[in-house]
Amino acid sequence: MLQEFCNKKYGKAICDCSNEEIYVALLEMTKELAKGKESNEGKKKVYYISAEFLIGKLLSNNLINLGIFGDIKKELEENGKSIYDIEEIEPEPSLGNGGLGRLAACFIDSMASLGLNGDGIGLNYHLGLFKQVFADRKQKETPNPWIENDSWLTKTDITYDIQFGDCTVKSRLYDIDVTGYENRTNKLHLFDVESVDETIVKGDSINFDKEDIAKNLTLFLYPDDSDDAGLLLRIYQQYFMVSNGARLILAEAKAKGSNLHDLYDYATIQINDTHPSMVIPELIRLLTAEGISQDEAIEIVSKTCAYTNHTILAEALEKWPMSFLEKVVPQLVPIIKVLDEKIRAKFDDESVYIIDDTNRVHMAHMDIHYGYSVNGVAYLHTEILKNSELNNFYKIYPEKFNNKTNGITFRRWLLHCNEGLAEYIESLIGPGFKKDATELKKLEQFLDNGEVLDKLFEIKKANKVIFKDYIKATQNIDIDENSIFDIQVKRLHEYKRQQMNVLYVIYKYLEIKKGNKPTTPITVIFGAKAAPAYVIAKDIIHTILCLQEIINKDPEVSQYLKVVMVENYCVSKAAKLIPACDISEQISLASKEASGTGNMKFMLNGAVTLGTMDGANVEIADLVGQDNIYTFGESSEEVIEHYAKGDYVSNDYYTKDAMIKELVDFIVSPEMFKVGDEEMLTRLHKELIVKDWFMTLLDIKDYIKTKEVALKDYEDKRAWSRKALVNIANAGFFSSDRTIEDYNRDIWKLS
Ligand code: 26V
Repeated sequence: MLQEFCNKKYGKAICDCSNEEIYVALLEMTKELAKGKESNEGKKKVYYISAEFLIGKLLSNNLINLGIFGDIKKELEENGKSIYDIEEIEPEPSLGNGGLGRLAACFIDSMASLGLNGDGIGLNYHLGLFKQVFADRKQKETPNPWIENDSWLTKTDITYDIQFGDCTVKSRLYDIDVTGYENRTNKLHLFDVESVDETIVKGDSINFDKEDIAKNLTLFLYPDDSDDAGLLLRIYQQYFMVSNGARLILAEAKAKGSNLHDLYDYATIQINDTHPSMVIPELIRLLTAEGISQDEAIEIVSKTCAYTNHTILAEALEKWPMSFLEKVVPQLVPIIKVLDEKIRAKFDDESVYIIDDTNRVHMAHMDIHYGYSVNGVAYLHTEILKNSELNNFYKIYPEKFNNKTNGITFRRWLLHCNEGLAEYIESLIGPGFKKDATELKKLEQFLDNGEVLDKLFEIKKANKVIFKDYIKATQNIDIDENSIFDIQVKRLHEYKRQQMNVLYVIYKYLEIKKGNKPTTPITVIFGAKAAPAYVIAKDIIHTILCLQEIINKDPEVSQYLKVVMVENYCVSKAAKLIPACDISEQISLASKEASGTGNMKFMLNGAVTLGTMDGANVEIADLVGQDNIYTFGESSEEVIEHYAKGDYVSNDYYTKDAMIKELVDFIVSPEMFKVGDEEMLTRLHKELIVKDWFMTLLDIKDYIKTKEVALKDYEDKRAWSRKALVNIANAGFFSSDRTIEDYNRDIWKLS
């Protein structure tokens, strides 16, 4: 099949083509095959609108979904080529920060795979979030260009003039095919500005003129928001996304026969966190421009939009100063004021107003009042929204609130990233699990089958060897495939408590120095990007890199303990790490992690979770049972109570417990100062003692104790493998196909 394409394109045999040529041929071939599966059936379409789509590399995923991965792999092998070498050529877009963006990518995969009429709408950031490099043991942000002459983007002839308060820009729509698994092809619509100019980026940095909107608008995702210019740019980006999206939605509805009074019969819009919330006033504006009365426009939009909340962190809930909106989107300001007035006329409770007494616009409040559904992303998260964070809204609109526990696409996070495991599962229970993930449950019949358990252990080890070779080749770090791989990969944030894992590493280092050596060596692996302006997060990365230097170079310790900080953690690195993991670190402060989705990926690949009862960990614990997960730490209720009473004082834990003091003080020890930056290390040390907003010292002892139990349990290989198998067998619930079926049944109601 590929040979024909190479003949046509290059007049050459596959074996005579370069890997780059083969990549381009495969790209074109895939696009052509995907085209054959496009379909516009169905009157109603769901538009999943999101500032982030962390799609990752697409080649292999598309080949799998089109059902030709195996054939192409074989054809390449017959010609002395490897699909894995070709994969390396594809640049990875970094169009997301973490879970929220990756979830959007899994969702559009599942929508297409279930044959649902649903497209994504977002922005075509040319330089992505950023590429992380380490220099002097610190994070440095550099641009991540990913758009080449030949890419997955298809230029369309759709353009709009988008008007801001102080300028007008011309947009252009680019589409990426979203291939469903043995099903239809949907679209990811990414809008760009025609006048974008990459040359305004200064050198190998992410610095640029934040005020030159026509040139910078789609350069980066979430540019530094530590100053007003950065915040304003975010509002420009958000409006650009929703104004384009709204026009596309209206045009498509009209083309299918809508008179716009019935828009909700043609379109439903899922607002992914508050970044796209301005779609509500923008649609109202566009509908009134079409001659519909404002009151009716508000009604129509309220039946069209649904909102998903992805965080309870107050600082992450967007509240834009009215003065910023007046500058960027003056046309929306009167509409937002009307929306607020209607709420004020109905309710006395000021906490549910859209505009607060400091003249800031609460985007989530607008979504809740003027959307028809509000959902959280895991059982516990939705309960916290209903009972505490958004309780005042829940009392008004109990019927709007619902839970949709997150999920992941098993095509990427099992079939593609762990071929060895997927093939073995198929040999045990047949191929049905690929379409119906709940069939994984059939694996439970092998729980006491020694041969199966040993084989699972072998597959894990093979994946560890692959990662070992990879990290040697990319970062020149030597690790041992016979060690326990303990992995924490996710955005860097204090609530996720990478700093607690850091304290564990210090604990283990000091223990080994004291002569208490582990039976099986341990490799603690981190991967995380920190927001460029998040100072403490960058201090934590620096601390990890210092520990990596000290520990890995200490011959007394390094045979028992290694530390790895993976550079530029991204989707393709996740795909190498997750299949190699033994212990999955999910240690957020209870009540703070809305769901987590990495926890699901690790479970599916046979890692055992070490975690707090937070987010979807609660559901994982329910599914696998206490014998097959390691939980620790205070509960979400206890934590919420500490916040309410304000009774957590980290300094008390530090001064009253000699062990805690020893671990924390190591951060500012002479050993650390020898390799690290005194200012950064001292700042983190102080933060832990004086602030510790996310209660690291509250849970550290229980964490260490529980981790030690897990490490000891690993010594019984069969028993450990059994735990891994229970995890795999119960992961079916976390397929994003299930999540999307739930969204469709309860919210979108597409036929
Ligand atoms: C964003 C930011 C951006 C600026 C720095 C501080 C900060 C803190 C939190 C956030 C959260 C943004 C929303 C988000 O990414 N939520 C994640 O959504 C995932 C998918 O639902 C979920 O699995 C994660 O638990 C949740 O954190």
